[in-house]
Amino acid sequence: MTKNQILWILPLLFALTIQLATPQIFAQYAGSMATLQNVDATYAVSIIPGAAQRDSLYHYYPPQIAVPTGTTVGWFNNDYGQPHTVTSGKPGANDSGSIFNSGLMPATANSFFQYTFNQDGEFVYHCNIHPWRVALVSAASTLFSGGSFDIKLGSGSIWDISNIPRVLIDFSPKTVPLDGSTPLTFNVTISEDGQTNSQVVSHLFNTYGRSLPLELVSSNTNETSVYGPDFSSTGAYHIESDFKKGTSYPISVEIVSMNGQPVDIPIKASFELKTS
Ligand SMILES: [Cu+2]
Repeated sequence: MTKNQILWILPLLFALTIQLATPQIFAQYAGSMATLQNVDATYAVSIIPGAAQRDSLYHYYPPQIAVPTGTTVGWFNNDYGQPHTVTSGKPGANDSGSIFNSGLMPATANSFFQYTFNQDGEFVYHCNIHPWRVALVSAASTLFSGGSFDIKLGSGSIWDISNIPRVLIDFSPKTVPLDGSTPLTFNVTISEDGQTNSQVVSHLFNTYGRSLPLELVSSNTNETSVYGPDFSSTGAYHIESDFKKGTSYPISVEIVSMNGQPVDIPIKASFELKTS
């Protein structure tokens, strides 16, 4: 193989191989991660190892998510040896499977199903084989449009932590061409209102010519952790922290570099996320 051929084939291999990262909490339930081709999903839900067993803590993990309308969710069957389904509606309902239905997801590696939530609403789904197992995707199209960003919230205007302890936020720059290839680096800073040492986290995230999907996860953790992306070029990142009810979190976002170069004109925005 000539040097030119190698140079040509390397980016191709990279583009064809979409790998899942292994976030800490997620990995606890997800088991081994799949390698897939041609995935454009943002958010990964795992059918966890042992999901077929009645006493398994979870079947789908996370069991409840809140995403901006337009998000593509991908489900993996990581319960090797057991087939499962992802079927919209309540078990036994007349409209069961009418919105989405994976059919039988085989018990093999790379067993994957994806669906794009283009309507607002609460989408209950279940497994046809283990119909006592129900989970939820909540989709909302709440938009903060300020500064140089459109910011879409999966929770509606207030994040009700006791209802769903996680919310996906989409940060979409208005003045940057989202071409699916230009490397973009976002800096996101989250503070907590009324605290002396108010900064929760400040972190850099990379995408390739795409908006930034970033999920906030509330848990009883002492340390804030950042993980992701769920998929190498299109996936969501996650910030897990002790996010509290009845609080306000000022969030600011800025694109700090494009194509590896500093940005001349500031591309930024900020808003307050209220919780209940
Ligand atoms: Cu199942």
